[in-house]
Amino acid sequence: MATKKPAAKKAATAKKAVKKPAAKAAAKKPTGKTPTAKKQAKRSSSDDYDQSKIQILEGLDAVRKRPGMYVGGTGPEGLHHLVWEIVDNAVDEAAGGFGSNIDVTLHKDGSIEVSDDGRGIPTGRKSDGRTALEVVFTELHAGGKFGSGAYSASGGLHGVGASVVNALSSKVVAEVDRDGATWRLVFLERVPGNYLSSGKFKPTSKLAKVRSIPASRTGTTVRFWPDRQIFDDEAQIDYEQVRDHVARVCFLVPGLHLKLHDKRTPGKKAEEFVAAGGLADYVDYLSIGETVTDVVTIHAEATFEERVPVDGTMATVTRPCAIDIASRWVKGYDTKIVSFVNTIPTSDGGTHVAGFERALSKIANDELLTDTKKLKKLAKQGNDRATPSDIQEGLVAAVKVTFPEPQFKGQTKQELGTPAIQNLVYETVKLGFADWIAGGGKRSQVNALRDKIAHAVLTRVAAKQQLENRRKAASLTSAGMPDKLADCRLHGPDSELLIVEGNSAAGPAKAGRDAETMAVLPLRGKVVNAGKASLKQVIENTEAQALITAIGGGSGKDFDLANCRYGRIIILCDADVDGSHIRCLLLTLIYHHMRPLLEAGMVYAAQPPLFATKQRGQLYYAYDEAQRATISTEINIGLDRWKRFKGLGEMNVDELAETTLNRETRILKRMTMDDGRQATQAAELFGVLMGSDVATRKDYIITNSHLVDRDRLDI
Ligand code: 28F
Repeated sequence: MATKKPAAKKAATAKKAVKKPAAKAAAKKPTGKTPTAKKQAKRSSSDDYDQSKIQILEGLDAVRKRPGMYVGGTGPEGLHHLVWEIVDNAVDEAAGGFGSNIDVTLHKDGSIEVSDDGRGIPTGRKSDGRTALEVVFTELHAGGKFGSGAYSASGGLHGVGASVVNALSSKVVAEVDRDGATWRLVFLERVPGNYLSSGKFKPTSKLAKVRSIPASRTGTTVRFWPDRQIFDDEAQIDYEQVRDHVARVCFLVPGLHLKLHDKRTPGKKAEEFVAAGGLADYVDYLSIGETVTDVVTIHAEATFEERVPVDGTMATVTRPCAIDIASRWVKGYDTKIVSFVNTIPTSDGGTHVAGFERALSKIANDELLTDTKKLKKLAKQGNDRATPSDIQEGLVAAVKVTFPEPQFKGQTKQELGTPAIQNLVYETVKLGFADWIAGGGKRSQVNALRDKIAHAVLTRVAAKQQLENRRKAASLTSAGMPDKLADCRLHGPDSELLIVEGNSAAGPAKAGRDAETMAVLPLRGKVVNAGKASLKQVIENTEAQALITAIGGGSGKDFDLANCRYGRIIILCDADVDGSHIRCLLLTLIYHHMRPLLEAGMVYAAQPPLFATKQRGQLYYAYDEAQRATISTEINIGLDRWKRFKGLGEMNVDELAETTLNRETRILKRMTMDDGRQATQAAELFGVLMGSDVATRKDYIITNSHLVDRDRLDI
């Protein structure tokens, strides 16, 4: 087990590290060696400081050479990672049943202090004179005898990340309350030791006894100063992020009291987090809007067998496993399933989530929906089974399994792979959910859920029928394509669909395109806000319908990239507020109903220029004010000699062709999943700001007026 979690973390962060080459930190310290360590080693050769320790410190240097591999970079995410490592060690101790109070303090001097009231990291000296405390902070992946089961039921590996924190800190002070005393070991530039009363640092493995305390008091306190030679100058710990992490952790460990202090802001009060109900509270916290059911919790303890290598040969081991589920339905359409293994979040789900989803499908269809009047008609056509997405409409759930030595898989190792877990969760949830339906839950809520799912089935079937009807109707005209689509002759990876806002730009776009490979779809009406609308509303929206039909890959779960008629989808909108609103709505639609397009990087936004000018027969375009100023100086003309484009419609065919259609000269921006997510939020905001609901808009503007930057207002 010793290697499992670190491997997972490394893989997860290695991806991010691409953004920020590790070379950066190495460049600051060209040799990658630790001069201080060597110097101090020599200075104290009389002490118990020897060659083996230099080797250990060189191990830590591996972390300094490639911070990205261990903490995801040298920016804020890396800095936060250090905090999570220490906080999670304290949480693991509490999750194991030792202690229930954790304090996190962000100090003014940039250091971070975490303390717990667990057992305290062991302080006894081994035969080589070192304590477990020293080993935990100096040996990579040191974490004890894993696989023995002693520490593995908790979040992960005790102390595994502590050495990474030491590697990337200029100083660490670790104090342990145990056996009637507070013991201290300091790591200065990674070297273990203690300060003498003279103030001089003395490298040593011997813990300093700081004070006597009652024998019953135990715990661990770690304060560390992130090495500013490693981390970017601007990188800072963000209170809100720490707060979110701490809040989530509290939900995972019921009964844990977590106190957060931000000493960097004078007068800021400490915040305390307690979640008595664990996962149930978490689901409640995640539920938005009116509810359909209460939070239902399911708990079970079971065992499963697994084949694992032990000293080179395969052996069967019996593993204990606890299963904890909390779930509820709300009136909305979104599904939110969060999942964990021990205290590790599995953002890509895995076998535990698969088991949960399968059980819901089974029981919803076999117990909840049987003999539902609403579905009688569909039953005749054999169309009455609820799909997972019907069942999961409005579902908010947390799925957590606790067992030793979990296997992770997938690109980022955020997916649980242990196969046996799927059936364990499946059986547990089947029993628990069936129980709730049979009488454990309030009758009215069981009925409300039955109605909700039946309604989802009906809506889906009706929507599909309508889609088919429309397809049939449309196919009577051209090749089943929307009539306003000016299609291209060749389809395939090099073809493009240009979605053009408004009629005025559509003409020049059609005229200026390369009709072999570029299709133009003008948008006339309002695009539905797919972030808020039901599937039925989306399908009934003419503009959305036209787009989905033109692209040809289908929508939602049925979407198939292989059937897409174009290799690129390009959104062409004006560079004004209306243009960005429409772009947001289009992106939101794609994000919610044709997501693989975004995942495959096939969606682009054209960047039309704002200004144009001519000088000696040569055309110049500027995409913002700054560029206009630069070009003006270069070609020595006045700002007044520029033409300003209010919209795409104002461009003539040549201008549009050169700036947005010509593959050599145009500027496209590839849209990412993040853009899709942000567009969904922005679309909602636009809905408030530009929609018809005056009261909501007024409310929004009043509550958010402090956010307005007066200098940027266009008045
Ligand atoms: C502020 C951060 O790191 N708390 C921790 C413990 C307790 C034990 C432990 C940690 C022992 C041999 C590694 C105590 N008694 N807070 C923390 N509390 N680590 S980290 O053990 C680590 C292993 O090598 C602990 C008995 N067993 C374990």
